[in-house]
Amino acid sequence: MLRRPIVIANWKMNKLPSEVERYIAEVSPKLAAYPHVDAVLAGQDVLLNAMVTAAKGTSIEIGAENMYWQDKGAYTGETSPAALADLGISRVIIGHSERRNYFRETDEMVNLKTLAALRNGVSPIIAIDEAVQLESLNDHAHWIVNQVVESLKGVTREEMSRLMLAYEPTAAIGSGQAMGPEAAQKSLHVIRQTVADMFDQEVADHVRILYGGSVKPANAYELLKQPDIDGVLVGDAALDAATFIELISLAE
Ligand code: G2H
Repeated sequence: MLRRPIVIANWKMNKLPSEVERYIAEVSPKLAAYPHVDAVLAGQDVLLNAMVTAAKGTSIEIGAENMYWQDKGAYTGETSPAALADLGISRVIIGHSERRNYFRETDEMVNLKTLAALRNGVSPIIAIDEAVQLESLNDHAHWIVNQVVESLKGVTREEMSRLMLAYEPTAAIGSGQAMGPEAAQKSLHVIRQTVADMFDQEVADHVRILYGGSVKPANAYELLKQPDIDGVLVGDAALDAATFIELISLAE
């Protein structure tokens, strides 16, 4: 298989440290039934230590939801990519739409964070958002292309094998209504084509690209069937451990 399916739970700012162990204990024994799918849990910083501890010895990977682009220094309140790596965090979401919209993260900041994560051995999941009306994609390809190009500036061909891209149309985030599978496929294809144009077809064929935005068991299968959709980034639905497992079963 060229690209392993992956399901990433983005807990956002929802869980408490005291809830981590139970969730992971519920999920981890069931993962053995789905050996072809990667399972990642991304949590807010204050949960990460508990998440790494609870996931030790399981196949679950733990990711952060954000980080700063400097390795260390006087940046009160920020999270160092070196500290994430030291803690055993293997992945980090960068440039999520909520970061871009509520915290004014720009493409340039996303690029700096991407390079910093790679430099520290943490694999970025670069979120590409798009303020389109669902199902109307006619004139929006340039917006996606631009975000992909800006995010990947200075990334080497070798580093491309260590990152993922996640497409999340803003209107679908937290709305309960995912983008239709064909429309999502079109956008992901634009992203893959952009990677091919920036690097080459081999890099594009290997990079994993995810869809995010109101993914749930009722729509995941159709989304995951699309040729360019390699996985899903899931918020609300993945807050429930049983639903997270159900999504993994649909990706298998
Ligand atoms: C989109 C997604 C996870 P939700 O942000 O990144 O959240 O599934 O709640 O729309």
